[in-house]
Amino acid sequence: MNIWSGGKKGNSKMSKAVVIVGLAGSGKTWVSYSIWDWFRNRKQDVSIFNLDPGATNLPYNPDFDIREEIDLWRVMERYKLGPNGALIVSMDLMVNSVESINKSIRSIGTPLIIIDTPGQMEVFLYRASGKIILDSLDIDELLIIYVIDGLFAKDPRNFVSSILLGGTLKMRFNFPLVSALNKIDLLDEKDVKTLLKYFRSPLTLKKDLHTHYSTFESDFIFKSFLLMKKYEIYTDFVPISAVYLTNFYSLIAVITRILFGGEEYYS
Ligand SMILES: Nc1nc2c(ncn2[C@@H]2O[C@H](COP(=O)(O)OP(=O)(O)O)[C@@H](O)[C@H]2O)c(=O)[nH]1
Ligand SMILES: [Mg+2]
Repeated sequence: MNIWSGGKKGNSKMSKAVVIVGLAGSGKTWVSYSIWDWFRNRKQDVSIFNLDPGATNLPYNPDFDIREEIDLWRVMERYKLGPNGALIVSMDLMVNSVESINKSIRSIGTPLIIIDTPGQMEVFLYRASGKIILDSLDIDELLIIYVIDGLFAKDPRNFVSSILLGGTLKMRFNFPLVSALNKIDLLDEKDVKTLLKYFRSPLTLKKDLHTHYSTFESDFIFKSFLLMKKYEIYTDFVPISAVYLTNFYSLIAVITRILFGGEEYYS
């Protein structure tokens, strides 16, 4: 069975996309690869695009690769810049590649495209160019998966600051947003359960914050979190390991449900 066929109504010729974002090193490339590989192994029609001009050693062979148009190392040489400056220039240059990205989207024509994005999330998402690129893609529906490094988020303060960063993404793009708490293979099961509890029943978070921080700090952090909950910034919060595929079926189920309206494809 092809899961895409049971999806929401709309322009059936257009692709839907999952855009993977997150801080450098959080595991975007691995999450992209594992989602793509999961569907591919189940004979679903899926493609993967690399929009990171500075990517090295990708675990996948991209169907579209921005490095064929913009090579970060060449930008460094040509404009005499370090890696950060060159990445910023590359993002601005990428706006000129929108038509060629769209051409690939149309010619490859898979119902689902996984989009891997640059390591430094801020240069892609918080510059004008990143928004222009995402808004200009020839895509029917777009879902953002915001990857959080589980090791970083283990501390309750870091957990909330990660969630808040997702909130600012929502503010900027207003696409459906799912957060994937990645690298849970490096956490104790108890810690993963606690983080899920923080998300689902915030009183546990409140208690833990008060144990660790002053009343002022913990109130500030807790109320910031409640604000995110109140506005339902997140469609879902899913702990995973992108390398070991722990709980990966849950992430796949969320993607399938949001983009294709189907819950049946879990195994
Ligand atoms: N243990 C573990 N390591 C991971 C996981 N996901 C990514 N990594 C590692 O984290 C590092 C950064 O991953 P990468 O996908 O390149 O991050 P990106 O910069 O966000 O694209 C690499 O060394 C990966 O092998 C995971 O689920 N578990
Ligand atoms: Mg990457």
